[in-house]
Amino acid sequence: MDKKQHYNADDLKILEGLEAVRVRPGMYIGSTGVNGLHHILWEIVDNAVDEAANGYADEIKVTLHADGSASVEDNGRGMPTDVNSKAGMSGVEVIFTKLHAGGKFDSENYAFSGGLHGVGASVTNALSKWLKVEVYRGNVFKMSFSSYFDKAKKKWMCGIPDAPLTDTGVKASKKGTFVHFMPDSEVFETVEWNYDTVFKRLKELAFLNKGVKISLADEREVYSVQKDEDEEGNEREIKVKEPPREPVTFCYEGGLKDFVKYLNDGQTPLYSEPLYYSDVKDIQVKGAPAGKIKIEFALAHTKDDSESLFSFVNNISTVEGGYHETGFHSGLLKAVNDYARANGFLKAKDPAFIADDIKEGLTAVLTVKLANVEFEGQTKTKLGNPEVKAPVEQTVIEGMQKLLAVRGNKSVFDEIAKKAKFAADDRIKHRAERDVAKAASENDGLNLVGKLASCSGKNPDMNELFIVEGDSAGGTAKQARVRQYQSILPLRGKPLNVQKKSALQALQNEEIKTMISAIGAGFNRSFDVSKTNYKKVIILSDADQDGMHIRCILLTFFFKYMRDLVNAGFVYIGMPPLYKVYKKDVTEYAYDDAELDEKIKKVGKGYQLQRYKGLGEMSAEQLWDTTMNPATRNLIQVTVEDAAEAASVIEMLMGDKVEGRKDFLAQNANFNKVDGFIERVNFNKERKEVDD
Ligand code: 2B7
Repeated sequence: MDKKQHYNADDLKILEGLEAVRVRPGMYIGSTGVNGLHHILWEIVDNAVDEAANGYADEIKVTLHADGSASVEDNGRGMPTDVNSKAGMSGVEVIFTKLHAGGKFDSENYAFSGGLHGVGASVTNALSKWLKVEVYRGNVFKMSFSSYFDKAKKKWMCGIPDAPLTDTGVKASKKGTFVHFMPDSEVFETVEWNYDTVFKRLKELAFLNKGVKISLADEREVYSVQKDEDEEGNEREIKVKEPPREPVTFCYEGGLKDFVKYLNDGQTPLYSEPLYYSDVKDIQVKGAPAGKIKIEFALAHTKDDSESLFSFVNNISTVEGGYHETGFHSGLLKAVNDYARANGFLKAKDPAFIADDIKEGLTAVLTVKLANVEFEGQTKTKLGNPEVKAPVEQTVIEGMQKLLAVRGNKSVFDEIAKKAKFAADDRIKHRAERDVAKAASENDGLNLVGKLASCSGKNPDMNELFIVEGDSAGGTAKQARVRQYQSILPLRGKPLNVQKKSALQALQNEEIKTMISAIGAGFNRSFDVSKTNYKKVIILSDADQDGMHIRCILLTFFFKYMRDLVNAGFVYIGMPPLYKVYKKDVTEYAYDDAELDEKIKKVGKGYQLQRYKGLGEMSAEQLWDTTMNPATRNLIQVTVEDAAEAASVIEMLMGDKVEGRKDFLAQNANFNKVDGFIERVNFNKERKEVDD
């Protein structure tokens, strides 16, 4: 906005003062919106936190006053009250009137905070209507500042001392610093503190600075907005006064450990206590003198599989990551790999874990503190100093080694290694799975795959896939079908029961591969029902025990690996008849015993009865009439509950839950009864005529 490209010496001098902050507040606090408003509070809070982080204070009180002002108090050493010889004014005055005055006082004691924080308390002063400071350092010292528009000079006077720092002569009953200020409504679009924002940030700071007691009091009136109707029935919003907010205090003796526990609240931890380590290392940031970096981390795993790493640089959240995160990940990866290799979790033939493997279920908080940091990224929340990576990585490796040596931690490391191995196996398995499923799906499934007799039509809405028990019935079905719409996949013997098999094992099976390939919509996680070649997948098996079993196995397969096909209502059970009742030119089929009596009456005296023992006994014509012809057949649409129940029956009979199996077999003394159960599951559902 300022069109001036070059400043002369006079300009420079002017812009050196706090006026520069007023002219371009955005440059110093980001914006004049609600974030900028809170920024001027953080500047003050940060100074108090630094005093605590350096070990001189352990209590910070933040108050949002009824008049809209805010104050911060710490119980540290108190800002320097003596005259700074270079500036010719008190330390307090320097702090509040000079830009970038931070950290120049005591670089020994402010090893990690000197100049860490952007611009300091002077910016808060510049953008406040008034600011008052009290220093408790033996006596009580006071100073105040004001901002106003000087009509004679026609310019903003900002953060101007009302008087020099005064020693009130009153003995201080406590030690520390108290800063109280009123944000200037001429600067900010809003001057209303957001309670939740302040609450969250103070809580976060309490986690990041263990043992520091941080309290928040909100003395403002609290209103809620409620909807109401006026006399004419128009909706209006009314402000309702709420009870005042109770003060809150945050203090976490466990620091980052408590932070991790808090983040994992509600999840199941893999081990009881988070791991924690901290160290200080040398660092040489480019273009800056040699310095120190303080690195701290805590981590814990949950049985979940998502990762969350919260990282901070100088107590500022680095949402976009950066070199400290890179170092953390590579250090942790190396540490876990070394442990897993040395302790048999990774065999000689196993490839090393990759970063993703050790991230599953990981919750971690990483904080680094150092001077001369550079923030990058869209929101300036990414650490851009590459020199940070190595010391963080090194610290994590060393830290994990030291933590392993702590009694009781070996089991924690075992859990971590086990979890990583599981993730790695899963990853490898799924990659293989994706590859096979992809290969299977890429073959367009309508061409002849294995023993599949494919239909010629290309419209999934019309197409039907019959999965038929036995080669002979399959052969008959191939003769009976309408070639354009009906595909036949004969199954030889019992298909693989996938209940106890991994997805990869399932994929070794020819029949399963053929099914995946025929359906053409992928498998397991990569299954995409919108790609299916068939909107009717019909299981056709005999009405006997073996047939029930096959049906159950197939339903389990669809339930486990193509659930959306079931959800979409594309899986059906074909119903072959049990009996044929006929006489000369009348033929009736009965699908169960009750129907048999009915059909016998219908055909009348002199009827003949044929009982089908299996699909294979039928002629192509009979199979077409009874089971495949959309006009006359009976189909049951499988619901996901049916499929789930089939899967759970199988689970109970053949899965790992031995207990359930014992009970189940005790109640169902013979296997007929067991299959009777399976039969009920699949057939005694209300028969739905769903066909065209
Ligand atoms: C980086 C600058 C701003 N400072 C000191 C000493 C103590 C101290 C402060 C502070 C905010 C609200 C209550 C150092 C540090 C200036 O130099 S700032 N305490 N608290 C604060 O601002 N709280 C200090 C060495 C010896 N004695 C005092």
